[in-house]
Amino acid sequence: MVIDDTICAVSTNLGESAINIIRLSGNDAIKIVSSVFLGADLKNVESWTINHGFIINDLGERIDEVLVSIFKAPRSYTRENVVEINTHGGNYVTSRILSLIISKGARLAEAGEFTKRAFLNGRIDLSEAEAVMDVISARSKKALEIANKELSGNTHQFIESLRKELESLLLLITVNIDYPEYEDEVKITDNEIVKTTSSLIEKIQKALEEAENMRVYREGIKTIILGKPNVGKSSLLNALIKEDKAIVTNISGTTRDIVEGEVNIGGIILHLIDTAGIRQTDDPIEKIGIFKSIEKLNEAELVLLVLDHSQKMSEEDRYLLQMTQNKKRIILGNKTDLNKEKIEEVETLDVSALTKEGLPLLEEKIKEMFINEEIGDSSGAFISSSRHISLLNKALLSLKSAKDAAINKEYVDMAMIDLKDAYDVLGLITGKTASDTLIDELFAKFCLGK
Ligand SMILES: Nc1nc2c(ncn2[C@@H]2O[C@H](COP(=O)(O)OP(=O)(O)OP(=O)(O)O)[C@@H](O)[C@H]2O)c(=O)[nH]1
Ligand SMILES: [Mg+2]
Repeated sequence: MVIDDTICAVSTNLGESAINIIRLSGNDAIKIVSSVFLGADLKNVESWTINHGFIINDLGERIDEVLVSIFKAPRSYTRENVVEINTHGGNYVTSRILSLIISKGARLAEAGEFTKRAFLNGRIDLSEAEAVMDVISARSKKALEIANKELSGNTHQFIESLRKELESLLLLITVNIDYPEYEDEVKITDNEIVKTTSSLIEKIQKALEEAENMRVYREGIKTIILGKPNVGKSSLLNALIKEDKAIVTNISGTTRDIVEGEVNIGGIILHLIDTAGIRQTDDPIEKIGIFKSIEKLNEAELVLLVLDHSQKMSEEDRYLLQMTQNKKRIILGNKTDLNKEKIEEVETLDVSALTKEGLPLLEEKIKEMFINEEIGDSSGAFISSSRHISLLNKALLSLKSAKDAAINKEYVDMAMIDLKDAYDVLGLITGKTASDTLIDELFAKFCLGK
């Protein structure tokens, strides 16, 4: 595919700020900017320079005083000519410059299109492109560390080394397949398949084992706070996020809509959702809230089921206990600062949203449930996204099936189909075998100007 147009976008967040950056990429990037620039002759300046001057309109009127960075192809973010204009950070001035640039022949970029070009032009692979977004969206030290490892090519190298091994094996089978009459060759082929698939399976299993920790660090944990009315769900949310975000009253049915908050516990981001207390009600608004709570429960990875420790268990509590029994959950006995009633049916982790007692224990328990401290990162794969994890799982299945075929001495063609599948599925991680649709879908999730 030949990319011959020039794209532009505001790469900073629009709003009043010290500076905005307008970025262009494409064959004509330098030519376009130089046609609206008063200062050095940008077409003849060195690459990797910053040039002071003014953006002027067709009448020669100054629109803004700017700094223009020039990156000549191929040593640029996209491998194309890239220009970055540092403008003053006002909405109006930035939009005017952007319009001017568009009038000179650039086109507004789509979300992620700069990074997409870096990928299409072969500077980075798909996993590295995805890591760019991970760096941007990282909200904890660990998430940033993982994103940086992926961005510097660790995942790419891991996947490509697996693919190379598969490639050699496929080549060997293809050569041997030409001599089916030699039983020895068949035996050697089967042995090779078993040996190579076993080693690949082991490597992938190790990477997947590590990936679960990484995924949690990268994506955080979707956590729902659930319980009957008035047990202290909103108080718990507020206590955890250390902010008075949700309304708390002693009236049952206070929370109607869902309230969200985020907290970093020992390096893991909890995406918390406080919900309407669940009970039988005729109130139409409360009913909608309860419906939403149940909907959110389905998406949640962790349920904090709140019971009121100052009261006896009720039917509603039992109903909720049953409803959440197949989810990863922590049953909290809240309000331990008050009279403790016996909760015999289930084991609770006792807390007080009011005095904060027990909250450090809760945080520890969550970390324990989701992070296996004994697992490190020795595979070097840095697989952390759900997309990569599911593809690796697919590859694993195909490899196991190829191994079984060889062990059972089935026709080698059977194993070959599976090996080829594994090879292609791994290629979806790095983008080697990705379709245009998949690539478009992935980049559409990016920010504008990146
Ligand atoms: N003593 C004590 N009171 C608490 C504690 N947690 C919450 N409360 C009180 O319990 C009442 C209900 O608290 P909320 O946080 O609004 O309860 P909720 O579960 O969100 O209630 P709904 O939104 O109505 O479902 C309020 O009066 C809180 O101050 C606690 O740990 N100890
Ligand atoms: Mg509430």
